[in-house]
Amino acid sequence: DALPVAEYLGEVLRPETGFPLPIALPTASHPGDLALVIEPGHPTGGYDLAVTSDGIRIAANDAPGLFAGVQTLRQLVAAGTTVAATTISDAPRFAYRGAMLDVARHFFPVDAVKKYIDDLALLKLNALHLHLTDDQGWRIAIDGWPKLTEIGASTQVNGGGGGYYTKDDYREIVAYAASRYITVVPEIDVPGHTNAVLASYPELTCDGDEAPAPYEGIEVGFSSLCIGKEQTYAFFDDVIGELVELTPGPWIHIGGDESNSTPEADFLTFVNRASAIVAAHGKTVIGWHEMGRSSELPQGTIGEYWSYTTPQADATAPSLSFLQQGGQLIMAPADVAYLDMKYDPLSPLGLVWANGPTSVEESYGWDPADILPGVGDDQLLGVEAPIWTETIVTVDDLESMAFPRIASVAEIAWSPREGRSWAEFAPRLAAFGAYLDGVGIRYERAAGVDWR
Ligand code: TNX
Repeated sequence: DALPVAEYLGEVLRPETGFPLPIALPTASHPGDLALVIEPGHPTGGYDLAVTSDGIRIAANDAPGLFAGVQTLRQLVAAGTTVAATTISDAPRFAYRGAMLDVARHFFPVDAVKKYIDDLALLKLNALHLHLTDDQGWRIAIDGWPKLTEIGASTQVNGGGGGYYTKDDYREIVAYAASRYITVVPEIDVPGHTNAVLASYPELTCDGDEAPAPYEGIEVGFSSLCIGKEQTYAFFDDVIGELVELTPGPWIHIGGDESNSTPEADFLTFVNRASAIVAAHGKTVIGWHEMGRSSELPQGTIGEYWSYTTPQADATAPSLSFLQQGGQLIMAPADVAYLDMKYDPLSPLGLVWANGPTSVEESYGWDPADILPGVGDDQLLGVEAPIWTETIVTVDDLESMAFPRIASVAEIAWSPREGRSWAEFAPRLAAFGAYLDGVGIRYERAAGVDWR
């Protein structure tokens, strides 16, 4: 189990250090070894790392823990090719440390997603939530419903094409993520955000045969699957069935956000049936917090909170409802964790709807256990940093909006809250910027940090 971690470490550290770093399965240890050891007795999800004059030893209970230790070693090596003597015992605060990438508003090809996966690995993030469908495009091949990609994948925000993942493409993404111990969480957003579906299959509208025009704008909340038609559920069951075959991870996200043109009773009917379909396929449902308006979710359904650090009026009750139904929450507060918010009013990319721009300091200055009443660490599965791509087109766009703020969210997800302070974080971020320069990750030299 340690061998693939060693191979990864070799791949990243050879170019960074110039050392040959040959890999061996040793029968004995030698002075100067960089040893990667899987053995019991280490922190859950984490690792112990020791740097002595005899060598370096990283030990963990399992490969994901070892991989996290390897990321720490990369950061220790960042300053050059020597590492100061140290011992570190480290473990994550939250099991789920996610990033969401919206590939629906703008399509991102497989290589772009792989680059982002590598970026996430560096920060010890372990979940990639892919927002695969929206009004502006459908991005995953479904054999039983081919027009989803023939028609529904041909659009994106502001035009210029679109695109989709074949099943082999998607398997490649999932496998690449797995090689970095990252779980892919696919999202099929229903019942709203479905114009691309309805344009492909007008029989899924309530009116019948007339296909709505394809949509390449930004405003949403106008589309809905037809709740009263049995065909809607046959469609959804087929999609989830095919998606589950591509999904080794435990979760399927079914959206449920901003269904502003679905009447409330219909919304509840739909959410109950759709979440039961996912459960019948053996997966745990995740939904945006609006889905908690239902009190008939499968036991253990996970809610994803996207309101603000001070909850808006309609956000608290549905979020708490997931806990009452045996589930937990993932916190993605839009005013601090959304990587598509502008840094400041002059940022060329990004949006401002979530309480205005989000500075780097604001991205660090919050805690997921301070947002909802009675919701502490035990009620939280974890934390996520979403990036919506209405204004984001290239990998450079993606990285320069994500970095450095994604490092703030990753640290909030991993490190204990005690002792976190902006005064201590900002200089580390400046050093991290120099490291990002070295490894070819774009970032915004945003205000508030004394970048080198
Ligand atoms: C709201 S936050 C959305 C997305 C948009 C985003 C833009 C959420 C669950 N839904 O549809 O892309 O705002 O920031």
